[in-house]
Amino acid sequence: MALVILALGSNLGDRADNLHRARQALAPDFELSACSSLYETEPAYVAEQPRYYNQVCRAKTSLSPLQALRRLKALETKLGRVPSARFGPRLIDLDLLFYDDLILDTPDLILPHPRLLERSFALLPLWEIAADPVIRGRNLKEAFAKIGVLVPVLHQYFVDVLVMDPDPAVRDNRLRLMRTISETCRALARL
Ligand code: PH2
Ligand code: MG
Ligand code: MG
Repeated sequence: MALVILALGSNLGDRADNLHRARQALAPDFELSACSSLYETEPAYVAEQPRYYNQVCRAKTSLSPLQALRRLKALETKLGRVPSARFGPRLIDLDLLFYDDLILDTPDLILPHPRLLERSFALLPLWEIAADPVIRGRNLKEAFAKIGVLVPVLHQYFVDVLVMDPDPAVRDNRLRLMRTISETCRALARL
């Protein structure tokens, strides 16, 4: 069995329900052992689209890396995702961040996920559940330790949907803070 780290995202329809259905659909091929909170995040790369809900899960699988990738793509379709623009809105996105500590660079699959370090929307939930993942010889533990300085703030302000505030002003404040934290993550990624 391999240990994999999966990133889940959704910015269309009922985002929380999409993530919930995705977690259910992942079993039995991916035996989930830990999932982060849900984070509401500002869209990266393409600004003109709805905010995302993001989550990172740890799982065990007996699938090979390529099988796992194909299974994730098949599940996206099964859950209702239709083809769309790169980095554009999507009902569900299931990405493979890590497969054990495998480092792989093939046309079909790059591991660890090549854009992880620039994605606070994945790094922060990953931080919540990580067990010392190493990315391309760069130990994320140090980056996480730095992000960890912010953790009391994160827990207070991060938009966990379970405690989401109905007041738009409060939410905007949180999103402003999220931007600050995103900047910090990007700076860490450049280290
Ligand atoms: N996924 C994208 C593009 N932009 N932004 C956020 N915040 N979260 C995502 O999951 C995301 C994104 C395409 O996969
Ligand atoms: Mg993605
Ligand atoms: Mg994807």
